[in-house]
Formats: sequence, structure tokens, C-alpha cells
Amino acid sequence: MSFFADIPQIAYEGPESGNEFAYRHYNPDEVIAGKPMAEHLRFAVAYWHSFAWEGGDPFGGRTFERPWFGGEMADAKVKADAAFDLFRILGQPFFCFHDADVRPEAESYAENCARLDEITDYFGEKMETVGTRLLWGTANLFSHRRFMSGAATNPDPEVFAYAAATIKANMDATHKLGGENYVLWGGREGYETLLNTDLSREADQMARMLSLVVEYKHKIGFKGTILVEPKPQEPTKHQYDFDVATCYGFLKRYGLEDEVKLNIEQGHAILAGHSFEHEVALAASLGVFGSIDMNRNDYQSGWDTDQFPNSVPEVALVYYEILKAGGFTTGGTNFDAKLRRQSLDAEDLVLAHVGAMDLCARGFKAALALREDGGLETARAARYAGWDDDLGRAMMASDLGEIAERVRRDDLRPEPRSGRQERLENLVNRVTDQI
Ligand code: XUL
Ligand code: CO
Repeated sequence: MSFFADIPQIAYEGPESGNEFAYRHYNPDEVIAGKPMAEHLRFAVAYWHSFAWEGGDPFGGRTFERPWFGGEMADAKVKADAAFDLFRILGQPFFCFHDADVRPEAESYAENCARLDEITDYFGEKMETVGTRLLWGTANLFSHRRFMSGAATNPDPEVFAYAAATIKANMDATHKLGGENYVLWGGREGYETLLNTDLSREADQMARMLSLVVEYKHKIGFKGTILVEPKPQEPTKHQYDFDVATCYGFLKRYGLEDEVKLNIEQGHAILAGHSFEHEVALAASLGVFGSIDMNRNDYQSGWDTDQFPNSVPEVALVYYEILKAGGFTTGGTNFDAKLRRQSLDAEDLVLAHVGAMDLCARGFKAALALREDGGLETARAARYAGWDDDLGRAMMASDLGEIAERVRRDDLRPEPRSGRQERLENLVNRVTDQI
């Protein structure tokens, strides 16, 4: 009997529907702005939170009871059966996984590879039957104690070697399954104390690892995108991939900015003191926007609580920036989100995703409406219009002396003009309220 027993496949029933087990806004096949909604949003389920996480917190262990919580390969297959059942129920979103989520940890590297091969072959068959695709694969280089002082940035080259070999195995698995991206989140790439840390060596090591990944991608003909996921803290006190700006500086320093893009997570943006839309807009302006992890933090706790999104205005502004950047290419909307530890039931897991997908669809439609309205862009263009005129062009081409001469000659006396923030906020609310 399936873990999800009699939970029906979720269908679109429209905004009037009062059925919990239905989409009210997400209509995957509906064509809007030139393509089906499913292809705009490219939702993905995160294997680690939805199937591997046991409901623990710093004060207590497992709260969930799942039939696959054993340490054998047979359990991994029961877990896969449940996972693909969820994908079917939700209408075949993409999925994402780390090696450690999908197979039990073995004693040796060779055995870990054999297990990863076996389970990903099993995935391959199921992906065909269910019609689910892989958004990205990744290696867990942060949970095992061998990685406590970092993976690429470890002071011990043996750990670097083990991490590199593990990445290779995961890139092979991702490639085999037709994955559309490969992600590197620098879980332990950072430090606890500067007293024992050599910053410049660690930066070189991290860049070396990333270069190896890029080189290998081309060698095996992986057509997907290599993505780095910024995060400022947790688990280490200071994470090297702090935020978009920091990651871009790193990529640029090592000449990797044309090869690597970013997977931006809402909760991580907030931890770094930014808004999600800021991080997305900045990445887009630097040419490194790749994909998103759509999971919010709790605004009081100040930690990475990985909650399912539940605010339409928040997601609308993010999709607005994504649409402005041309939409997703290989990227998508991954729910790197977990249930609260009291949400024990199979229904909770299904409905968390249903709610999040619906909410994102609504936010996406709001973003489209804002694009169609065009008011924000008109206002922005008007605000900078002077830069397209003679004076603006001259500022880009003159030296300081010439500029000073011009100011004197024309007796320039600049008058401040309103930034119109409240009017723009009203515009956003007016347009998005109608969705
Ligand atoms: C951790 C996090 C990771 C990455 C993949 O905060 O977001 O789950 O998304 O390793
Ligand atoms: Co993430």
C-alpha cells in the first residue's frame, strides 16, 4: 500500500474551488505569456526535506514515522517509491537530490558509488513512468564528520580528494538522469575561527574544485548549468559563498563567471540581510542568474527555517525580476522547504506542496500583470531619462575637468525630484490585487 494511500492526483479546479486537494491558481497546461505555466515555473520537490528529513531539531530527534527510515538499500527503494508517488500526485514536478538523501552511507567511496548507481538506475525507470524530470543533482559534502572542516576548503588534501571524487560520482548520476543543472552549496566551506584558518589557501582550493567541476562538465558533455548556492551563515560561522555579490567576485577573480551561475534561496538572501528580489535582480544584472530555492525563513527566529512560501506579494516581486531577466532557462523553482516537525501526516506533505505551487502560480500571474501594466518600467525609465540625453552621455565620456567646465558654463543647479516610492508601491498593490 502506498504511503500516500488514497490521496487523489491534484487537478486544477479554479479559484472558486474549496477543495483542499486541488489547485486554484496552478494550471500546469494553461498557456500564459507564450508557454504552459508548468514551463514558466518549473517546480521541483526537494528529496532531502520531503523524504530524508526526520523532523528533528536541536532539542529532540525524529518526530516523523516513515516506512523507509531504515539503513538498507531496500529502504532507499521504498523511499523512492513514495517520492515518485508524490511527484505523480502533484502532476510531475521536477525533483532535486543529494547523494546522501537517496542511498544509505557506506564505509567506502566505491560502495557509495555502487549504491548511488543502483538507486539512480531505479530513479531512471521511475522518471520514465511518472514523467518527472531532474532539476538538479548535488553532493552532500557537509553531513559526514569527515567534512567537518570543509570539503574543498579542508586543510587535509585527502578530504579534498574524497570530496572531488564524490562530486564526480554525483555529476555522472545527474548527467545519466538528464539533470538540467548541477548545484554546489558550500555547506562547510567557511570557518568557525580565523585563529586556525588560512583564508587565501582556502579560496584557492575552492576555486580549484570549481574549475575541476567545470572542466569535467565539458569532458562528459553535460549540457546543464553549474550552479553555486550562496548562503552567509549556518552551518559555519562564516560561509565563503556569503551572497550573490560575494560569489560573483569570487567567480570573476578565478575567471569562472561565464561558466557558473547562481542558485538563489530566499531564506539565504534574508540571512545575508538582503531581500530575495535584490539577490535575483543583482544576479541577473551580473549575468549569473540561474535558479531559485523558494523557501522562506521565520521572520522572528532569524535562522534558516526552510518554510514553504506563503506570501503572494513576496513571491510576486521575485518572479517580476525573473521575468525581467527573461525567465528561467535551465533553472526552476525548487521548494527547498520542510514541513514543521509537528506536521506528521502524508496529507501534510502533499498539501504543503500544493499550497506552495498554488501560491507561486498566483505570484507569477501577479508578476506577469505587473509586466503587462508596464508602469514600473515606465517610471524607472523616466527616472533615468537624463542619462540618455546629451548631458548623461557626456558624463560617460568626459574627464573631471571637462565636467567641471560644463557645470560652470551651463550654471547647473540640480533640483531634487521625487523617487515616488509610495506611488510605486500603490501601483504594485493595485495591479497585483486583481489576481
Ligand atoms: C542549505 C541548502 C541546501 C542546498 C543544497 O541551506 O539550501 O539544501 O540547497 O545543498
Ligand atoms: Co537551498
